[in-house]
Amino acid sequence: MENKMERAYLSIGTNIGDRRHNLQQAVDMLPLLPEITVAAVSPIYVTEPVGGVIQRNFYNIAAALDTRLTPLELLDWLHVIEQSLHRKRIIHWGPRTIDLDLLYYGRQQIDLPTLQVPHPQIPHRRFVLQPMLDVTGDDPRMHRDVQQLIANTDDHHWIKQLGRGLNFDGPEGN
Ligand code: PH2
Ligand code: MG
Ligand code: MG
Repeated sequence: MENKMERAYLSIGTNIGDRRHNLQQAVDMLPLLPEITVAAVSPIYVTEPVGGVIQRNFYNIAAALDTRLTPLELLDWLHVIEQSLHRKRIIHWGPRTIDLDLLYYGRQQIDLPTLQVPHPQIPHRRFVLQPMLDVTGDDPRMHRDVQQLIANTDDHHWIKQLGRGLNFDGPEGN
């Protein structure tokens, strides 16, 4: 029996090297597994680093996927993508080439040592919530939930939209 198709949401971030290129590579790799379809990708947001470490600004996006992978299979695939983009995990909450976080998997709640879904930091990260608004247009219930979370978030780090999408050809943000 095949697994049921589920809608999953990701947050993707980078603040090392060519950030636009890193995001593009990650988005291009996601559907290399036939069990994954990319339903939507948000515009790029330039975002103030959260977490106290002094570092370069991040580029952040959200992506909506339709997948027949289980949550743990999907997580494994995200790790393969991170590894292949040479992510180096040196400082906790420090600079990273690429970080792919699973935010939601359908409406499932998962509480494993290796995976918590919904991601517990969602309500406290504007760089996660704002791009989620852009990829939930076909999911009204989730869209409303995200609007509520934005209205109530305690995160006041700045975030600004860089362009209309990954292919936006404008100047780099710093
Ligand atoms: N990721 C972190 C820590 N801080 N700050 C921003 N702006 N964007 C991120 O993606 C980010 C962060 C840990 O994963
Ligand atoms: Mg992260
Ligand atoms: Mg991560």
